[in-house]
Amino acid sequence: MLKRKGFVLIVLLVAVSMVFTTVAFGQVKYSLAKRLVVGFVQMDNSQPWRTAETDSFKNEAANYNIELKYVDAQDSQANQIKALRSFIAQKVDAIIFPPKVETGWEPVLREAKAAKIPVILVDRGITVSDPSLYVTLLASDFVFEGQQAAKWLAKATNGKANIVELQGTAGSSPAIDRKKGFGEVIKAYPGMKIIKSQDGNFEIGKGKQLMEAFLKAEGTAITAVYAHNDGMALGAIQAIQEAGLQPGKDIIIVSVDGIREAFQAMIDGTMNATVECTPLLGGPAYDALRRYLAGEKLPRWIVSKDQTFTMDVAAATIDSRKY
Ligand code: GYE
Repeated sequence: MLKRKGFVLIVLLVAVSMVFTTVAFGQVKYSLAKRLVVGFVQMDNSQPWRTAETDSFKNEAANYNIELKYVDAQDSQANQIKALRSFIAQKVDAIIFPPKVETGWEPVLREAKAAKIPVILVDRGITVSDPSLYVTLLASDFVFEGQQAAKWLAKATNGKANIVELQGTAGSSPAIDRKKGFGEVIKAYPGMKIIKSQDGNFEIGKGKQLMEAFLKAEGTAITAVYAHNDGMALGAIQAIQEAGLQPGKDIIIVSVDGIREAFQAMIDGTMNATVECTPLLGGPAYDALRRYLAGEKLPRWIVSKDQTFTMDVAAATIDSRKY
């Protein structure tokens, strides 16, 4: 009898705790009745991934009854901070932005907090000593992306590659973490070496310039390119072609983002693989904001789900790509 009572008690406790867990982590229903003014400052718009993200924020705003105040920071953190201060001065209801680099945000985020304006980060992370300075981050797992790129390359080259790495913006979370994830995996392959690695600021033109310099210095010793984004990979492809070599064959190309232009390059046979990283964060970020304002406790990081695409599936998948 006692045993039975204990069992019933445990079942009850489990049931009660399940109810509370669902309440705590379940999605709160919200009303769209109140129009919200949201400030969004894009870091720059110099390549397709960024414009896809910008469009996503502009196009989804109406679906969430949001009036969007939009600023383009022209690739400058100082301009981003200036825009954030102007949003605070305008007393917007919320701020959403992709932070160009990981550090330097605390003072302005403290000002937003003092003004009781919630801040949601998208697409890149930051380091802060006070976690209450932002509500949540919606972004991909960049360490995972770097690992996926390295795993694919290890398989494609039987663990033998002289790699040149085109890094994203110095100090940005995707550049730091994509380098880290990739490095962790290739450590296990003595035949895989990064022979050159430099900052290409995620730009197509810089990717091309860097690749030209790498080819000059290393020539045909280079067997693979790991670019932290498709934009730089597309620039590198041009440089390789201009040097009279065949990208995709003489030099294997793997990168991150999964933009339509990368799928076209894979169909053309000039790029080998890309690890997806979605820029379509407008809807999910507005949804997170609405849920937060309705009282839901959000996780610190809402992780996007990404998958790797290779040239053999590119033709069949390109039409379904949304960016
Ligand atoms: O990969 C790149 C962009 O922060 C995830 O930044 C983003 C990265 C993306 O400029 O193309």
